[in-house]
Amino acid sequence: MEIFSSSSLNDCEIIQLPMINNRAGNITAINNQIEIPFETKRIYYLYDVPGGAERGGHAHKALKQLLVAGSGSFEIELNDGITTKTIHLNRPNVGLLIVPGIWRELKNFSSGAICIVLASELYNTDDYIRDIHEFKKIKHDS
Ligand code: T46
Repeated sequence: MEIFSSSSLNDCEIIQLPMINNRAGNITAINNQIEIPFETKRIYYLYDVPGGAERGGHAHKALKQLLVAGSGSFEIELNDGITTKTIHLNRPNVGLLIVPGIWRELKNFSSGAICIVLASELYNTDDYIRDIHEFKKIKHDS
């Protein structure tokens, strides 16, 4: 839990991903340990999100993730226990790296938005902190 306790919004970053362009469109490739600072063990994506719906509402103990708007747009509100910041993603060649110990809420999904997520670990319910009071207590007591 050491990284969880000490992480801050400064450890999260916008990553500009490469875009290979030709007349037939664009390709963006994401390589482990090159564009992103972890090995991807899982990929999932959020889609068909109804208007007004919000997702997230938790922090992770060990998971690192890169979020990309594969299509459309959405906002991610990040909170490190002290500071809150909102990031707007709307390009497939821009990713948001979220480190452990950051509370995230996803909202304002546009119609047809797809949130692609590259994750450093397999799905593990024990890695989630879903209680904001527990989250703040761990962050503040560290
Ligand atoms: C995160 C945000 C951006 C699985 O079975 N496997 C998976 O890999 C995932 C991600 C979810 N699930 C199941 C667990 C739940 O029954 O899918 C259901 C919805 O999951 P959850 O409520 O966690 O979904 P979100 O959109 O609130 O959060 C997800 C990720 O869980 C989370 O890590 O950062 O997307």
